[in-house]
Amino acid sequence: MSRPFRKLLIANRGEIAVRVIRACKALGIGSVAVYSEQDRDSRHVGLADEAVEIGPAPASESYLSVPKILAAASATGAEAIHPGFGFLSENAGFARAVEAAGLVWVGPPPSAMEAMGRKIESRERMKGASVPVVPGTHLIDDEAERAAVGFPAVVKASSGGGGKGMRIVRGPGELAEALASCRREAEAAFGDGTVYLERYLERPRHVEVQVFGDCHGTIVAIGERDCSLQRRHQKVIEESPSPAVSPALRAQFAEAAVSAARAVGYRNAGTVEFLLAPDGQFYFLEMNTRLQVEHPVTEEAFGVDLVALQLAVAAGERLPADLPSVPRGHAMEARIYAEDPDAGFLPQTGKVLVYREPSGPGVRVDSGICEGMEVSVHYDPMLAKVIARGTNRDEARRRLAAALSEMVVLGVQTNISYLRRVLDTPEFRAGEADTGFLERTPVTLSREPDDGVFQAAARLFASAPAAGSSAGPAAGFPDPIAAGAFRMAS
Ligand code: MV4
Repeated sequence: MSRPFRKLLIANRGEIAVRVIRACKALGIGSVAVYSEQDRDSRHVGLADEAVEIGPAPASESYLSVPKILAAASATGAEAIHPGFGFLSENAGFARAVEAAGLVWVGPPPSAMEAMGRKIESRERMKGASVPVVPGTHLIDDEAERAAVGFPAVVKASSGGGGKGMRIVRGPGELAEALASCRREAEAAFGDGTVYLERYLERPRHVEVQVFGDCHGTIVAIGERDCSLQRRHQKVIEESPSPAVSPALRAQFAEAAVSAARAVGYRNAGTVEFLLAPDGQFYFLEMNTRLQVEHPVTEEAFGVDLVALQLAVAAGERLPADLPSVPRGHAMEARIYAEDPDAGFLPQTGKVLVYREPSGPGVRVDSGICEGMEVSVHYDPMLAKVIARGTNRDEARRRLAAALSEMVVLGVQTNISYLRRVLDTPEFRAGEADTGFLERTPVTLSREPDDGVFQAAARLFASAPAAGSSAGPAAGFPDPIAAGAFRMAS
């Protein structure tokens, strides 16, 4: 692949900024990071060739500020902008502003972003393209339409997505209240109170298809990811391929996803989300018009570099003709969050005092943190992702568990030991966990009894005045790492 452009600005932070900067380095593209005042010591800032401070922590003043990001691109001579995910990545107005400034937008056409952003419109477009959608209606005042949906049902916000504002309705008596509260919440959150009704599918799996389009009319699917392990619409463990998808079903998913992308004139990387019902039927849910957090499991299972592909097709290149549609093995990802599983998964803050990344055959770490970095309330609590691949699912799972047992984050409470417990449950081992599994199953009594003590010891160790030496613990304080304090009890 030739160098698609000379210089790229990454309008993001954390591990995805690090991921895109790495792709730039491998391709010989100059990288420009942007950062908030609070992120001065962040990993993405140190890694990029150039970095521009764009304002204080409230995202509206920095990572969400279109004028500041465009000014940073202009000041550094960047030719293209990669939005990462979150922040401005699904903002069609930003994409248009980037293009209007004469820069390359590393993402889909703004019109495709808009068409998929309005869920009622995207459902209709999908029906027109023969993509299966969940039975439903936006004509909620029509009694016959409502009756055809039946119960249980779910009320969703047209401008929502990712489960925001969703209300499950078990019977006709609950409908009026669910409609009213969903409308209120949608109006407050998105400035659009439009809602629609769908049949509610019990215990589905979340299967999403990676699609890619270039500007020469080619659209392909690169397998699926299974993201059924979620808590409160936050993904916890993802994998590719899905243990619930056979080669024949994979081909059906691919055909539906490519039709979906084609129906909106899609280009670049995108993800088509489906629900897979226990009876094997699948239904379109929504399309995410960006690179996803969990993209590494596709990269590892299929042997592709999705970010390099994004940059190439954004520069007008053709997709390679030999992209795989069949996995070469299995990959699994665990998300490391700064949260306390024993305190209702409450987000945690603090300074990262000690940080050790795992490694080994088939192990990959995409991380945005480094020692000394402050984890604050201002940003998403996801710190890093650990990805393992293997020739089969159980090898990937065992490698991931081993990698997590080797990982050390001290100073900020994380969910690492919780993740190890989840990987070891009989349901997950069997590949049978559906989207309700984590909420039904109390894997929350997870933390080692002494973990809090170790956390405190690490803080003490770091803050203790060094007696007679410029570094290391004060006399009487054991080094918690050397003492093996971070190891799991079991
Ligand atoms: C559903 C559903 C059941 N039936 N729609 C949640 C996230 C958003 N993308 C859609 N979601 C759901 N929509 C119908 N008609 C169940 C969910 C759902 C879910 C989906 C994927 C992964 C985890 C989930 C957890 C709870 C509910």
